[in-house]
Amino acid sequence: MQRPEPEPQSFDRVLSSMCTEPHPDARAAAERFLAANPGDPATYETVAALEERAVERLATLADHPTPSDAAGYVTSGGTEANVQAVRSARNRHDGGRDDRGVNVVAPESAHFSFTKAAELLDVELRTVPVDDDYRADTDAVAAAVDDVTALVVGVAGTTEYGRVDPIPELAAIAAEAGARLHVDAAWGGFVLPFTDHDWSFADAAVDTLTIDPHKFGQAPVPAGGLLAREDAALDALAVDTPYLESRSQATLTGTRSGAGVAGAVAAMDALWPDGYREAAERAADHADWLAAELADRGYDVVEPELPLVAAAVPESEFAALRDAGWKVSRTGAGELRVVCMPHVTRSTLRAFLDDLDRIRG
Ligand code: 0PR
Repeated sequence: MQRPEPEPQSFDRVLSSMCTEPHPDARAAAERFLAANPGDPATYETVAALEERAVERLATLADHPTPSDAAGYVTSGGTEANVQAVRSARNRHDGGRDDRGVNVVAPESAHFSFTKAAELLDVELRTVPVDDDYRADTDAVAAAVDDVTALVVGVAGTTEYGRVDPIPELAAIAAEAGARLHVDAAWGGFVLPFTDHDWSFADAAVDTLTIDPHKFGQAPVPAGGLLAREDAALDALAVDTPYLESRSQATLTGTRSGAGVAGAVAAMDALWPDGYREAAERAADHADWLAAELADRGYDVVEPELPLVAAAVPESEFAALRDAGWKVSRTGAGELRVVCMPHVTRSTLRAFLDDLDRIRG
């Protein structure tokens, strides 16, 4: 007897994810490249060419001065991009080659992928406090760096509160210490081009940057992005590949998803810039509206900066929302988090508030 195919979960009640419904063109492109391996560019030439286009597109979003010269590749996600940024900075720092070891300085708001990076790469991760508005405290960062700091991390769109760190100030601190600067715009990167925030290659001396098509880019999973201002950052990651026609490989994984690469290109071709601008503006409106509605109900709301709303909702109400089928999550401090991804509509948010009102009685 044939088993029924499991249906993929609908996005209807998903309010806490950073993934979203892929654009139809991206879905179709991904399917065409399911068996192609960008890890072997001499064999899979079409997908290799698509990956160059993906990097150029991402570099355009991130305001690289010459997008066609940007280095980078389509990673499996933000985690791989962040791990590789740490690895590149470590390999390029003198202290990474002698026995002093190096450190990475990051705000405590940085994603947990930096903890994985530090553990894998045997570097010290120095996390420093954030300020009252959840942004990296630049005094604390300046106090934490020293002559074996290989990398300073700034987050442009934090996972918990959607905050943008003061990237130009962090870049100045990094430069002073002889360290490199990495910007984690894994989630924020497809929204930030339509805001006034300083976060990109044009805004500061950014060395490497994470920007994930499979988050706000509306590309299928897996498609993350690592970008570098110069080739040297990727060269520092390259290992020899003796029996492949291509001579070296800078990626972390070997065989990679051709679907991820093709899907990312198709999404960006379809949506950059107008589609992404509309999505970003809609999401910002939804976040502002939801924040105001929650504040009206007496909740303490963290004012949204990017389309992510955090509010102090009691544990019992949170649990009842989960029981009602809402996929919501909490910040480390326990606030309810709603990420206004492109699949989140006003009517979804109204239904959510209706349920919340019913729960409150
Ligand atoms: N950097 C930032 C700022 C992130 O928010 C995330 C993931 C990463 C890096 C790591 O990216 P990957 O997960 O692609 O490796 N932020 C979300 C989180 O950890 C990821 C996520 C996505 C969680 C979808 C749940 C979900 O349904 O919360």
